Amino acid sequence: MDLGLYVITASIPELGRDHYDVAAAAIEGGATAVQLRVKRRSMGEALKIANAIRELAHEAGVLFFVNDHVGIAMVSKADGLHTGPDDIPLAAARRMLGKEALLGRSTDGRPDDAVKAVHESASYVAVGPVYPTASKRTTVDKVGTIAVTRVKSAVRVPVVAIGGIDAEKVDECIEAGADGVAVMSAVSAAEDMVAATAELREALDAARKRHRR
Ligand code: TZP
Ligand code: MG
Repeated sequence: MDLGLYVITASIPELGRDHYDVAAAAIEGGATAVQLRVKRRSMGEALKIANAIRELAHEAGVLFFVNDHVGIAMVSKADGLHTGPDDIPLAAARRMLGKEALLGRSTDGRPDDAVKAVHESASYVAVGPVYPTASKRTTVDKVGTIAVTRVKSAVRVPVVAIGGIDAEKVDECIEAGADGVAVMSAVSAAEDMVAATAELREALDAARKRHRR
C-alpha cells in the first residue's frame, strides 16, 4: 500500500474541473493513491464518477479510495474507504467491505485516537490539518508536524500527513515520520494539475531518499 502521494479530488466549477478531471491529472502526474471526496451529489452521480476513476486508477496501478460513502466504495470496487469520526464506524465498514479493504481514518493528531482507530481496524491514519487550510472546516487551525511524529510513534500502520501541504512542505512531513502526504488544493486548484502532481511526486521521492523511507 503506497500512500506516498495521495491526491483527494475536489470539484472546482470556476476552473471547469470536476472530480474525474482532478483524479485523471493526478494519476497522470504520478499520484500513488487518489480519493474521491464528493459531498453534494446524488449517489447515482457519485457512483458513476467513482466507477470512472476506479477504472483509470486501476489501469495505472494507483490505489482508489472513496471518502465517506461505504456503499459507493463497495459497488465501485474501490480499494478502500476513508472516514472521519462522524462517519460509519470502522467496525461496520470492515464488516461491509471485507478484510482486504483498506480503511483510512482522519484524526486530528491525538495519538490515543489513532491507536483506537487502529484497534477498530483502520489500515492507515491521516493526521491533520498539519498546516492551516481553507479546504476543510476544522476544530483546530493546525496540529503541526509534531502531531505526525507523535502518531507515527504510537501506531504501526501508515500515517498520512494532510492539510495545507504543497511541494515545499513535503520534506518536513516525511522527515516528521509521515509515510505519505495527502493534498487537495495543491493539485485541484493548480493551473496545471499534472505538472503540480509531478512536482509533488518529485518532492516526495527526494524526501524519501533523504530520510531513507
Ligand atoms: N482533512 C484534514 S485537512 C483536509 C482534510 C480533507 C483538507 C486538505 O486540503 P488541502 O487543500 O490540501 O489543505
Ligand atoms: Mg467524512
